[in-house]
Amino acid sequence: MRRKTSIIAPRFVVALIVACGIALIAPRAALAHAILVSSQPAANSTVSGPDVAVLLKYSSRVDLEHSTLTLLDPDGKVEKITINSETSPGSLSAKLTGLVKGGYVLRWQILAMDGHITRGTIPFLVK
Ligand SMILES: [Cu+2]
Repeated sequence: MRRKTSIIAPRFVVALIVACGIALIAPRAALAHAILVSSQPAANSTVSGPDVAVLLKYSSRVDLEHSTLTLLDPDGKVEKITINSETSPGSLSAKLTGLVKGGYVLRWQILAMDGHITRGTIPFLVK
């Protein structure tokens, strides 16, 4: 009996520390990082070409100079997209031009003001 509890106890302590660590870190990370709140085009949506306006909104301010947008076209070609520098804080805008019919993937990578980088992809279809 005694031996059994002494084996379980350290595991329990480790589990408790891990649980506390997650509880302490998780809310902070969620607040600090710039998370994508909404996107235009919306993920998996169908839009009309050939010109498509991009507007990505984040949960906190974004460092535009250290953020990138790339577009993967239906042929698998990757193109760097110029980010509009006059976007309001916490959002990122750009204009995609000359898109043909087919599936695209917009890839974003942003630097939040807390120094953390987040990235994601938005697949969409041009009709
Ligand atoms: Cu962060």
